[in-house]
Amino acid sequence: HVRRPMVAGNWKMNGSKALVSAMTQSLSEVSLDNVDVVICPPMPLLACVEPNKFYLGAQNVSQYDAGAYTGESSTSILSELNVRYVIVGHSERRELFAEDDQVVVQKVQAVLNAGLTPIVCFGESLKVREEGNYLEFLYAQVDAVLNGIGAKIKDCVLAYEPIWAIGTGNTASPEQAQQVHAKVREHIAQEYTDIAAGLTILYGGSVNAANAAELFSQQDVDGGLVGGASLKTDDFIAICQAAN
Ligand code: G2H
Repeated sequence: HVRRPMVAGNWKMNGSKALVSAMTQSLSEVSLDNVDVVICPPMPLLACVEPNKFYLGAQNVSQYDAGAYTGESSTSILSELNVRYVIVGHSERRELFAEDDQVVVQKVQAVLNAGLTPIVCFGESLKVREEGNYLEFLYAQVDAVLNGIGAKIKDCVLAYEPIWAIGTGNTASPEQAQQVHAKVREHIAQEYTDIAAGLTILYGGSVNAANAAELFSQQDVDGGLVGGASLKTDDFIAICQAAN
């Protein structure tokens, strides 16, 4: 691997204090020296995680610094809780909470300004994929971020998450994932050649213990953003080991 692999577990609105303890314990018992492991539990649980052998990530953040924004959490509060990564632009945020490219860019900027690393998600729906123009669609999502932050893209992690593969059990095939990762890297390289080669691009969408190794063996797939399978300690560790 030219790039250091990463596996990030996105618990979504699942998990518990008990799972925090179990996952921390299980991760402490294995050696994963060649992969960066990130755990992204729900916001309130961040406060009871002591990251040890893994990094802590948040699933969302406010684009605003502070103030009268009921229900929101800022980058500075996340930093105080030892958060290092923030997932931005997940399709569930885009679809269910109406976050458009503009909001995604504002959040990416807020995260970068705080010295944290955004894990920026992009991905096409089944409709877009079937219409055949999905690469153009994905380039537009990536370009929205590039237009907002320019060369600071080097401080981001990207995550390709085809919506048709999320939580459906329909993983993208290793070839489908590799095609998009390579094309997106190439696209970014048109303007940022050196940065593109070093950029971590994760795959997300029904990654599990059985399919992880083959996905991660693809040249441009640098690890995974894992939802459902990140809630089971054994499965999650097997996925981390597949990237190690
Ligand atoms: C995609 C992924 C994690 P799952 O959303 O971000 O979830 O692995 O359950 O498809």
